[in-house]
Amino acid sequence: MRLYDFLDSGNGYKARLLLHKLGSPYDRIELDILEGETRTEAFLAKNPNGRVPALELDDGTVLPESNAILVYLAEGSRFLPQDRLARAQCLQWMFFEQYNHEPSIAVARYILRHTPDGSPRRAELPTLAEKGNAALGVMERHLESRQYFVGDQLSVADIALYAYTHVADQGGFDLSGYPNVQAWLARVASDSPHIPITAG
Ligand SMILES: N[C@@H](CCC(=O)N[C@@H](CS)C(=O)NCC(=O)O)C(=O)O
Repeated sequence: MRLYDFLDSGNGYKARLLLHKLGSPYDRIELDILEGETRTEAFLAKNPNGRVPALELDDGTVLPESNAILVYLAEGSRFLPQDRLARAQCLQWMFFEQYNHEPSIAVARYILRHTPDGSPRRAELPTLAEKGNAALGVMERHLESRQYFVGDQLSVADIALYAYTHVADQGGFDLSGYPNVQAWLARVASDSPHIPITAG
């Protein structure tokens, strides 16, 4: 398998982390999104949406979308429940991640890390902070009585939400007001094997 990726991307990290946990060999192709490398004709032929991550399977099929990649890779492993409702609950949290969490927390992080001081994009930060904190509040409440997002073990739902939550401080978010989220982050990081987002 071949993973088209960008090392600083939390979406890419989801796939990298699960591949590492599964011990699945793969080639990682780094595309610099800041230099438009996901928008070349060659890459658009693989993923017309021009974004990473995208997983190229051995038969040449290309699967984009980080959470779809997680579900594909996790099939038959401890990270994807067999139970029908539990599987749907994994999807529930992965859709939440894509609609309520990533568009605010990941985007705030991107703006702070990759746009210069004074960029007009910085005007988006207060709204992103409000929406991101709302998402963190939903997570905090869910984790009041739970160790993991679905059932009693780590799943693709946790991996999807961990990716940008554990670096939310880089988007200007203060996690000190979310003790359940902090405890859950430590729990996810202690599930072995683990790699940091900086590991390619
Ligand atoms: N919903 C997609 C989002 C992918 C995405 O936004 N990727 C960013 C990096 S995190 C990207 O490739 N940006 C480059 C571009 O838009 O040209 C997923 O979860 O994989």
